[in-house]
Amino acid sequence: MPATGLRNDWTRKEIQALFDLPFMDLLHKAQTIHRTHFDPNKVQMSTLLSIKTGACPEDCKYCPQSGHYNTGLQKEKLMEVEKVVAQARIARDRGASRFCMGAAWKHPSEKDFPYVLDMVRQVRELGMETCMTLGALSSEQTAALAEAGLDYYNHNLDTSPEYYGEIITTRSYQERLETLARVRDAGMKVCSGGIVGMGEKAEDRVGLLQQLANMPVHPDSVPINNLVKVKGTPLQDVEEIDPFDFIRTIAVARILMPQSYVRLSAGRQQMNDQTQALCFMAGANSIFYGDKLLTTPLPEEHRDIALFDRLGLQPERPITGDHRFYSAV
Ligand code: SAM
Ligand code: DTB
Ligand code: SF4
Repeated sequence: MPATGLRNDWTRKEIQALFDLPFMDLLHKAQTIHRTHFDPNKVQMSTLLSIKTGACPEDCKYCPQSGHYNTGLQKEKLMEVEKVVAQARIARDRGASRFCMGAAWKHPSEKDFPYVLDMVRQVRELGMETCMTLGALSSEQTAALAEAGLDYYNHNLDTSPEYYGEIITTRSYQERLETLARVRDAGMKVCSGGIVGMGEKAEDRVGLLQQLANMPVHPDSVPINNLVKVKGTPLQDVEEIDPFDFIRTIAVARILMPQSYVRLSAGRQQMNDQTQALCFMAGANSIFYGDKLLTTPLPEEHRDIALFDRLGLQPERPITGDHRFYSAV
């Protein structure tokens, strides 16, 4: 075990044994670990913005933005820097501590990259943490993003190495791991997680969490997405995951990566308040907050605020004054 006390040598058998615990035992264990590292009543909030939408060359079967499927999504070219900064300011005033900018690219092009760097610099000047998810990156690109002040880079492994080929054929697992290593080596924080509810087996959820937990350094942020089923994608009719298995996945992520932020990510709109509360109990301490994820809706902010009030949860960055009662812009 390294000096930090954090492990990165988890076996699948050990991880499976955690999943197999009685639900109450698993939640108790996860919550106990959670409390030793975090304030259990604080939740970090990030707001997402799609800075370039649709027509993506990759064929990720879950994704409404892939150019391979017809999901009726309006495609848009790279947003102007000022418009991005204006959205970030709104998100900051509504209580988000981090602004995550996502682009439907295989990787950023030379032409677009300078604008992306400008977005990082200007959003940072607002006093927010910055995150981007732009696809694969070269070492030159990770160095430039770090230099511009990017705090986090999101790049998900999505599923187990075994199931990956059923979901994506145009980019490899290995390439994903290599981009993550470049991000880490450039000194930025890593945000990496996956999606469940894609028709995977229980073993694939074990395999995904093993890959994340056994990285040389645990990702600082681990988004656990519940598939948002979008009409026109090959996964539009896939069978949903049992909500208790979703909560178990959060709990096991918390136990394996005790100091990482575990984000209750996509899928909250389709979840009831009780399921979300159990996810927080299981150790989730971060959410996406705002009008939208990238292209699909989030719960309305007043529903999130009402839930936080009912549970006595607080955002890491307090929401002030009128923003508790804002109406959509
Ligand atoms: N194109 C870049 C990439 O794939 O790395 C960045 C944007 S991509 C939309 C970011 C992540 O969103 C994906 O890795 C995937 O995990 C998640 N995602 C996309 N569509 C989703 C869906 N329908 N439900 C849940 N998560 C989804
Ligand atoms: C992550 O893990 N989930 C977010 C963010 N990182 C980029 C994206 C979810 C996208 C859900 C489908 C959509 O809204 O397009
Ligand atoms: Fe493109 Fe990212 Fe969607 Fe895959 S997940 S199709 S890479 S936008």
